[in-house]
Parts: sequence; structure tokens; C-alpha cells
Amino acid sequence: MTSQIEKNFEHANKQYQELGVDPNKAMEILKEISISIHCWQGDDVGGFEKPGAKLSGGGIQVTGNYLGKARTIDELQSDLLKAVSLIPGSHRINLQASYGDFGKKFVERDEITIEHYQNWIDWSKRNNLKLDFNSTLFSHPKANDGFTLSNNSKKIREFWIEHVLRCRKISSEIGKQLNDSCIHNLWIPDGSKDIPVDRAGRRLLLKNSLDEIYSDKFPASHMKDSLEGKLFGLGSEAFVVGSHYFYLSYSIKNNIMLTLDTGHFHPTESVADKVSAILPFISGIVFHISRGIRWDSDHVVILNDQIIQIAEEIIRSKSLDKIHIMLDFFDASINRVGAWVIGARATLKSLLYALLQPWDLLLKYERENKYFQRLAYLEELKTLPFGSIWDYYCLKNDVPVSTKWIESIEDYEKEVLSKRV
Ligand code: RNT
Ligand code: ZN
Repeated sequence: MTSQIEKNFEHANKQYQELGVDPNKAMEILKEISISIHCWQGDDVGGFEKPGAKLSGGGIQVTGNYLGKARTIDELQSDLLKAVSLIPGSHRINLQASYGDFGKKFVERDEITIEHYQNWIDWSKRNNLKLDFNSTLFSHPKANDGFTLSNNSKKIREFWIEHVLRCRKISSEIGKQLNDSCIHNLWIPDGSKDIPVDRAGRRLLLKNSLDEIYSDKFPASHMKDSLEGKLFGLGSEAFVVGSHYFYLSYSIKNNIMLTLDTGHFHPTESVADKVSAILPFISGIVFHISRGIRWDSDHVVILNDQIIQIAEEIIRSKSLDKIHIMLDFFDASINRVGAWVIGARATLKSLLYALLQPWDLLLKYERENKYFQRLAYLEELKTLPFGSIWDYYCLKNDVPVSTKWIESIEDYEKEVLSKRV
């Protein structure tokens, strides 16, 4: 029997076909896109170095105290699997170094090895997931004065260099074991609250630290590097050592990818516009999809103009092999597992929306300088039955359709999360 969802799809399919768009093709492409789901939404960027660890320092903040935060690796893995079961497609999990399996003892960041992440690798294999990795240079006493790789103290710089060297090696081992290149992303909190006099000195220190870090080479089939800059952070309002321009220059010169976090720019700056400006010169772009409200607030991603414009530029670039989509938000004021699902589904929806555009037609009008027609079509596309294609995609990929997944999160909260006290 044909379900209502299938009937709706048939109807929508016709409308898109009339415009020269093939929704089946769009769904095929979408299925091949994996997004990297950030582990840190599950426990407010706490990690497992010490029991009850809290995010501290680094100018990022998690607000809220909703019940059910994951306290152990087992809990976090169970929460992640719950989220993944409600997101269509096959995806990746993005880890921080601070989320290792350290047993009962404390392991310093310059002592971590692959054995601390074996648990995650085995879990990923069992669940058909892939992994990405991040060095963790915040929430640590050696980051307390606001500087890590650009610290004035040689000893502190060396400590962090050793940490990142180990993280890159671990990433390479992860990629090798999972037979899929692991992306290692580096973000550092370095910066100052007030106006510094020696910006150049700090940037030179950072450059030298990075040169040492990236002198170690790994096969691209095992790991790839990316660098993430920022405009400002809480406590680094006047100066951020690793700014966008700094890393843009460094990445291009050293054949490293660049991470664009959508919360790390001026609120009116278009991150979507950067794709075509950077792509011809760089080995790859990593997106940290986030939603800033007034500042880098890391709100849960929703289907808004900003994310649609980014998805459009990603799809139009026809360079999906060079673009990696990761999520980066943290909200502790609502059900954390539900937050993952909202953000991941919104990101996938934006990509599907972009894939359903009549590119040939729009391009034709643009080339003929027919800007009225271009604008009119773009506007009419907004009210085409996009939701019917999305629902059908969810149905085909065995995840709950439309609002149905919300109940599933409510049940999980009742049965699992609310018991974590
Ligand atoms: C911070 C950066 C960074 C972090 C994670 C936890 O502003 O966005 O990516 O969010 O490493
Ligand atoms: Zn980020």
C-alpha cells in the first residue's frame, strides 16, 4: 500500500521534475554526505579526565543545567547512538582529546597515547561510524593565563606542542584502524582581554609552534589537518592570536585545511561567501556549523538563512570531496540528545534544500542578465513541497519521519536520562 508520505513524495517529485530537478538524484547525493557529530554536546564540553570535569577557560561557555548530562564514556556513547538512530544517513563522531578512556588514573595531556582512544575506535567499528579528532588546549591549568602555543614560557609551549604532536599521531592511528582518514582540527584559545602591545611577537611564537607541530608527516589516507581561527572569545576580546587571516595564510602556505566555524566571524559577515573565495587556493575547508546569536553563542543549529546559504555554496562548489561538514554547538538548557538531532537534521535539510534547486535554469537566467527571473525563481522555490522530499528521505533511511522522532527523545529522557542523578 502506498503511504501518505509516498503519495506526497510523488506529488512533490512531479513539481520538481517540471523545473528540471531530480529529487531521487538529490537524495542519492545527500546520502553520500557524512556530517561529523561533535561528542561535546553530550556533556557540556566536560570530558573524562577527572570525574565531574567542567569546561573551564578558553573563552567558550556552556549555559544551562538540564537533567541527564553524560558522565561516563558508556553514557556518552549510548546518547550518541540514540541521536544517530534519529538522523538519516551514515555519519562520523568528532572527539576531543579530553574524552579518552583514562581508567581511574589521571593522564596528563602530554602523555596521551592511542590506547586511551581504543575504546572509541572499537565502538566506532561495531557501530559502523568513523571518527574525527581535536586537540584539547583549554580547561587546563597550563592554559590559565590565556596562552598555549603562543605562551611566553618555552616550557608551556613545549607542553602544548607535545600534546598536539600526540593528537596528530593518534588521529593517524584512528584513521588507519578505521580505514578512513581522520580529520585533526586544532583550535587554541590564545588571546587577551585588553589591548596588547606585541601582537607580532605572539603570532611569531604561534607560527614557530605550528611549524614544529606540522613537521611531523602522516599519510593523507590516515589523517588530515585543519586549523580553526576565531574573531574573539570571552576574555580575548581585544586580541586573538590565531585569527582568521593568520590561519588562512598559514593553511594555504602549508597545505593544511581551514576550519570555518560559523560563529567565529562578525555577525553580519557571510561565511557562505568565503567558500568560493578560499576554495581555489586551499586543500580543503572544514565547517564547524554553529548558530551564533549576537555573538559566538554556540546555539543549536536550525534551518535558517545562514545555514541554507552555506549549504547552497557547498553544493554549488561541486567540491564535496574538499569540504567537510562538522557540527559545533553546545546547549545545556535543553535535552542534549535532542539538541544533537535538531542540529544534525537541520544541517541535512539545508543540504537537501540546496540540492533541490534548478541550477541549470537559474544559471541560464543569470548569464542572460535576467535578474528578475532569477530572483522570482529563488523566491518561489521556498514554498515548493520540500518537506515532502525530506520526509520521504527519512522514510527511505529508516529514521522517524517529521515530528515522530520527538517522542523517541521523550522516551529516552524518561527511561535513561532522568535516572542519571
Ligand atoms: C571554540 C571552537 C572549538 C570548540 C571545540 C570544543 O570557539 O569553536 O571548535 O568549540 O573545540
Ligand atoms: Zn568550532
